[in-house]
Amino acid sequence: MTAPMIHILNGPNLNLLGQREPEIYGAETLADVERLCAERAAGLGLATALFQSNHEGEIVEMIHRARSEAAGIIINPAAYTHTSVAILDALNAFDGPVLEVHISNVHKRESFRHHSYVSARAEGVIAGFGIQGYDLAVQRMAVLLG
Ligand code: DHK
Repeated sequence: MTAPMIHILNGPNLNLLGQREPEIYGAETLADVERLCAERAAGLGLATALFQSNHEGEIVEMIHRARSEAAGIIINPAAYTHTSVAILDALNAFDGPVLEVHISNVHKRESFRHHSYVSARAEGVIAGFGIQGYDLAVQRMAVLLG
């Protein structure tokens, strides 16, 4: 039996994780996130594939691809969290569970980061746990898919 697939989608500037504002986002890289999620998923009988784009339309297309390839989506839409109805609409066209992750505690930051379009669709939201938030989201996804 093949392991259920989780797509882990990441928005703009997260390719610079580890280099960009490390006092906010930490020293670990997106490759570290990919490894962390893959290891956790393997232990839970799941598989993960991580993607990142700096372009809103590409993220919409990643979500469309997940419709046929993934059982669940973990998404950190980064700045598009706060602006993108298109990403919300795409997620609404996905049938499985969606979990929203933010590395930083967005509620402790500027007020424009306090609203998320994606939260209207997500089963749950994790913020402020650093990259551990992705690990926790994989664990939660195992429960939701179980
Ligand atoms: C990442 C970003 O790039 C910001 O635009 C969001 C999010 C917060 C994060 O904490 O992972 O506001």
